[in-house]
Amino acid sequence: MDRLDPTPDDRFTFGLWTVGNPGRDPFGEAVRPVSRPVDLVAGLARVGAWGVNLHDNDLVPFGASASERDAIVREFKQALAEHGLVVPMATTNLFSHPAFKDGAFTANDPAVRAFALRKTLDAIDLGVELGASTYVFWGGREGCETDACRDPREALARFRDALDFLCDYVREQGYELRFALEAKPNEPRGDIYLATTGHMLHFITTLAHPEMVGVNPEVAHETMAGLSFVHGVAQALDAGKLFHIDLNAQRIGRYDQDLRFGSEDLRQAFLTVRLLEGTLDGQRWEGSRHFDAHAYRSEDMNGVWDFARGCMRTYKLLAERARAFDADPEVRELLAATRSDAHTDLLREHSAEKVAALRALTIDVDALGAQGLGYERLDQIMVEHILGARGG
Ligand code: GCO
Ligand code: MN
Ligand code: MN
Repeated sequence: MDRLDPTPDDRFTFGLWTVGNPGRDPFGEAVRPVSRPVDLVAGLARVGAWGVNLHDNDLVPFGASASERDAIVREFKQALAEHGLVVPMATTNLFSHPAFKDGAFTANDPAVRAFALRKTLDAIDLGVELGASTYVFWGGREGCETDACRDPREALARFRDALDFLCDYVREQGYELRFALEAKPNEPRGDIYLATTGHMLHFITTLAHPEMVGVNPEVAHETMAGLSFVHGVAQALDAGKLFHIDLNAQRIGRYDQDLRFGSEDLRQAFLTVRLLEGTLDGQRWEGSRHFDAHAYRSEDMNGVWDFARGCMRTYKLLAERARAFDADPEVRELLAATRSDAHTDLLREHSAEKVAALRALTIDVDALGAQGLGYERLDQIMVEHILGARGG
């Protein structure tokens, strides 16, 4: 076995919609056949993924009868058991049907909101039946082109009502399920409400059951907004709210590209893996490493599996590089040189004595201003680790 072969401990997952993406775009038709979910499960097992995630309609077609649904779910469960794959996360498609053109939970028409709520109840039941412990809310259509259509505060109130309703449903059913809110600034709407992970983190504090709700940051979405993905993920971790993560790649200023993980901005990818694997502080984040990406439109199904292998391989390579970087004596020395324990007890937990001691402290600000920090050297060493020029 190759050291880069994925193992269940890596917790790599893909969505049915990712490896099943047929390559349709606004300018062209599908370039790949639509695969059956059971075949995607087999393919994912073959490339070494641990789990598969899904929207309700990735598995059960919109409008299927109860008996059709049950037959499909039975067959899918058999495929999961046969190939040893789990379903850690599920979600609802609240964007494809034309009824959702004005949004789902935030739409002006209460009939649309009722339909969205009912569809989500069913999709939660489906996810839990398949074993999911995380339920993602990506409000793809929860936005607008013209803000004349509603007060944005009304949208927030409606979205809050829906989440509170659904949290109570989960509690009442006794499900072990947590919600993860996924932000995106735009596309498919001109503007989507709660545009970034930071917006979501605050919104969660306004919910009736904030302890049940966290975030699902996506590389592409934070990058579209020109933000640092690593900072968003770090804030979610700091808040104890990183319930899921969507890994992919993206260039600033583009449409949502959902590219193979690590295929753009290797530095952000490296820093993300470093954070998730805890190579700096020894604290590994235990959630799924979920790839919400799809193969280039130039690919046939062989290319799709190359894409999936590439996501996982690059993640594992970056994890190796991050471990080597944080173990590099020169890196540790450079980092140690910028910090000390002097006066740190004065910097937290206010008291009148500490205020007096702070005022009495002799601080040579000119010397501080004149001191170089060695971050050029540090950054170059990081680049050399990423490029494989250091650290074995
Ligand atoms: C996108 C989103 C979606 C969601 C998915 C799960 O921009 O298309 O990232 O892929 O993650 O719908 O909720
Ligand atoms: Mn995306
Ligand atoms: Mn996503």
